[in-house]
Amino acid sequence: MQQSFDLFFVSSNSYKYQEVKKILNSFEIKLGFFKFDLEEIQSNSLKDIALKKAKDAFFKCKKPVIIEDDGLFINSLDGFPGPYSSYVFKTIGNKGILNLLKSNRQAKFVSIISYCDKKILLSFDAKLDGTISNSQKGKSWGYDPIFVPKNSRKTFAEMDNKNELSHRYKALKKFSNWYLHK
Ligand code: ITT
Repeated sequence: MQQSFDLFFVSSNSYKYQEVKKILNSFEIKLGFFKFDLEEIQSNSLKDIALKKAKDAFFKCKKPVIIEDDGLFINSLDGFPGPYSSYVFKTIGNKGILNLLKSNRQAKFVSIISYCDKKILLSFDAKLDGTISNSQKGKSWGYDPIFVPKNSRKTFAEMDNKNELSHRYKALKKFSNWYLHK
């Protein structure tokens, strides 16, 4: 039997979908998935990148969609890799980031969730402060093995409750609040 979905998440990253699906399920929103590599414009603004990705996703799927754009901003590197987080992960990766850092290890993860349908284009953002660990800890995807959220001693990769406090959770909570009352 075909399942019916309220809306679709469009991304090239299945790990992101798994987390977004779980979080939205907890708000009783059923989420489908279109696995696409969306075009990303070059910009210093995550929000501009996200809005463009959402328009592109809606154009491709012709259904209400959400997309997410994330960035890891490291204080001592003036916010690098920020909007270039995806490229930096694919090139120098976690090892490369660790090699760049000395004593100041403050950082933040930012998530922008953008929604697009025939009439509406909107974004919801959230940030989570934290630090970059001294070495990779735990097995998971992306920057999870090096990001330690504020008030925790564990990296995202070592935690079992990441989805209850992450940058993604915070942005999706704002989105759900709007979506369920629109
Ligand atoms: P899209 O197709 O959805 O754009 P992406 O993996 O390129 O997928 P982003 O540009 O939003 O996603 O993410 C920037 C980078 O940050 C990318 O390398 C992700 O793997 C990483 N990232 C995002 N959220 C993360 C999280 O919760 N934990 C670890 N790494 C994360």
